[in-house]
Amino acid sequence: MNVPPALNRSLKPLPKAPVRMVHLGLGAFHRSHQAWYTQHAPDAAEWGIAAFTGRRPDAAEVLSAQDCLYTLVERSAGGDSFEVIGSIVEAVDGADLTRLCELVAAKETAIVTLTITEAAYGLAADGTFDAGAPGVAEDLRALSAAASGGPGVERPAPGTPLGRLVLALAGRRDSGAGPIAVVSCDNLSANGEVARRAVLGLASGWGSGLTQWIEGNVSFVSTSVDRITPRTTEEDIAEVAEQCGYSDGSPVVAEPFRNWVLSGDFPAGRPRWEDAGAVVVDDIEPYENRKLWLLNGSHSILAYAGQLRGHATVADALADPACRQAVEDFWDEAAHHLQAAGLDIPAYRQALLERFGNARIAHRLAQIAADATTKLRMRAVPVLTAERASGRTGSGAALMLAAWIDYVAVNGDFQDPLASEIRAANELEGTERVQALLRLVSAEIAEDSSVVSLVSGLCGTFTAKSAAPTPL
Ligand code: CS2
Repeated sequence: MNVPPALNRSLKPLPKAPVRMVHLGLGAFHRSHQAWYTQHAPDAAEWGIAAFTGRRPDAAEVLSAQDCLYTLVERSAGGDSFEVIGSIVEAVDGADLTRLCELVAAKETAIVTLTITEAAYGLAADGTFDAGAPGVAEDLRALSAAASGGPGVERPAPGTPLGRLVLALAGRRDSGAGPIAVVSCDNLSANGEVARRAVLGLASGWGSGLTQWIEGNVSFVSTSVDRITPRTTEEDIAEVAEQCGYSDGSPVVAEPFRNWVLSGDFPAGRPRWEDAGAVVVDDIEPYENRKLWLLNGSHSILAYAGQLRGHATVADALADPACRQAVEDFWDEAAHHLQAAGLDIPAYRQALLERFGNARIAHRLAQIAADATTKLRMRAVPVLTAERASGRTGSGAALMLAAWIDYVAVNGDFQDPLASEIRAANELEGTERVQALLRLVSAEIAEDSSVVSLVSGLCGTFTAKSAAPTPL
């Protein structure tokens, strides 16, 4: 059997741009989205990305072994197309703080982008910075030790991505390299503001000098990001070897659709992403809400309702009339609060049905189901609250919460920053259990007894044998 040659820059001679961007969270989504936009910007030759992993070094090792090149498999309903992406020029273990500090302190570095997951911003249920969130207290201590440490004192090692970023920003301040932009690309409403609060919260461990410098020199850009990127499988790796004639240990599969809306300042410049299709706006909120509620919200409904009904992928769940009806009902509610000019909700909904229905993209519901307490806060609660403020029940949004509550009753194997709190709440019964679980998502809705009884009444809607729920 012929072994195909390994992918590298002599096989695919893509230019290697100088590092001007640092990315935290080297995963499939960064590679299908920001790295794609950067490669397709007309000034790509000036903008290389140094991407750092999160918890494990693996992704950096695999990518470094192939000169940071990888194949983007664009998977449409009709077939696959392949493109080698070369905009990442350095892939680094996230624990390598020396290299992170060196790069963030460099004058040439203009931007730090983030895909660190919603849960990594250390948000409390009321949306404020939570000094008690996992890893945050340790990082505050590490940063405080770093601030007071002179020569000979062992360097601290913050472990959270934002703790690491704060350490690196302190280095930038000391180097005099000047202002920089931090660009959150995680699915959070007002993600720039959330990043700002989280970075300032952690920087308070260092001291007021650093927080003041950050306030004056770091621009927090908000973005809405979109490209469905399922986890790469062994079959995908084999397919690339067969179709492309080289071996790639780390290809990325994504749908053809992509969207990036940005709002904020780039004091040290940025690639011309708008020439690659990104949209720069003054007011990002309507776009963010459209994406977070319609796409991510319905994803969460499908993740919990779909798995309860025995489905494994988004396309399978959407084909089930019970799940489809729940999605449409939720979309009707969300649409009441998406009235800004130019949003074209009917076309957006139609496009989502086509995107979700692309059965060649095996987007696993189990992947979407993770980190529910953080995700539902952005996806269900704002629509529920807005509907109730308008005098309606919000039952479509409430059904998303009920489906999650049923899901954690039967699936002990979930990932969530509040997993132990969920397990404790699961020990309770009936309405008390529902209220305790809702409290982990939003204290406010958990205190509203009519919401608790609405959600309790909707529990049990999705069982393997249930019929399509009747519209409420
Ligand atoms: C999904 C998102 O896993 C999830 O929570 O809803 O990753 C979704 O696929 C992306 O936001 C699409 O752009």
